[in-house]
Amino acid sequence: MSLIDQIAPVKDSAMADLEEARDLAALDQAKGRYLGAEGRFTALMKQLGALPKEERPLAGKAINAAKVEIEAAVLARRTQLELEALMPAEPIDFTLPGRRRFVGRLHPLTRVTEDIVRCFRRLGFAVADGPEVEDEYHCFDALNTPADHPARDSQDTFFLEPNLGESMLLRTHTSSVQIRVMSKQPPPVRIVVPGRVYRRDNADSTHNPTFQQIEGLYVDKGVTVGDLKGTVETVFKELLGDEVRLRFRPHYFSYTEPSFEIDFSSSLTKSMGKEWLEIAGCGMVHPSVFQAVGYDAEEWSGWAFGFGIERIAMIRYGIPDIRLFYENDIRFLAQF
Ligand code: 2NM
Repeated sequence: MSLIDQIAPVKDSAMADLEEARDLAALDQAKGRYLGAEGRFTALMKQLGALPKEERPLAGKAINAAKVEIEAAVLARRTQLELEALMPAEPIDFTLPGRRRFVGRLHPLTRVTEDIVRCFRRLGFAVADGPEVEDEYHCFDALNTPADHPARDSQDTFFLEPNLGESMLLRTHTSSVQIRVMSKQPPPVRIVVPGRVYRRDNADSTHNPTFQQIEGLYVDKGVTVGDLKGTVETVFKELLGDEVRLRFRPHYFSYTEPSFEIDFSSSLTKSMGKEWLEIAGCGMVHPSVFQAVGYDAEEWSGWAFGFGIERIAMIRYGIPDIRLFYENDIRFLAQF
């Protein structure tokens, strides 16, 4: 076989051997078998000198080209084996414990308020809102609260510095919003008013100088105490469980007549060691209130109620102290 014809088979064999080398030592050995002093390719180069002079340039070029290819293949395989040597035998799990985002949540009072509001919206009530800084007219006069009533005393109410002769105050209940709504729109009215109110109480486990209320108002033709009881019962069963029982006790509010206090009883009150707990006030809107907002008390009747959000939240979640709602201690808030 001529020298030229031997080049390709030797080169192919070299390429195959290089590819088969599993590590760097095996690669060096394979390289030696072809390009070493005793190698098969070196042997071909040695035969070059024995060729007739005119055949040498062509054969020399072919051998050199093949040698360059083999050397390039050695280098490529070496790089590949070096990389493989760096790879771990077993896959390594690089997963770090995730960086947890601190996600906020709703304040328990916001949650309870939203639950109550959702319940009333389903019954067809709209949500109304109004100012926390009020005047005496909307907070007291229009609500049939006499000038000498203790609630109007500066012992009980936060008054602001008089401005242009009118003394403003921090609203003591959200009923002032009901007055504003009725003064602006004709009946029928179906609203609930959640919001912050203020009273000059010293803070203790059941009192705080600011707290949240939700009040409701329903005015239409022929509205009765029966509607009031049915509505309040539906809402409380939804809020505090189906086994809730309610009791309406006669009471006095200047803005309703008759007026009632609502007690409720359930497994929650029993676990607090009580059969009945006072939870809300309500009544039929007083004719003087209708007169103040320009409604004809002969044509329209209505009921109203009010309750403290904190009290409901305390019963629902078993919270012993109202001040916890206002301390903004993350250890408390994170539990809801
Ligand atoms: C209560 C209890 C009873 C009440 C009355 C009114 C208004 F504006 F219609 F006269 N709003 N809210 C009311 C009635 C509030 O809270 C214990």
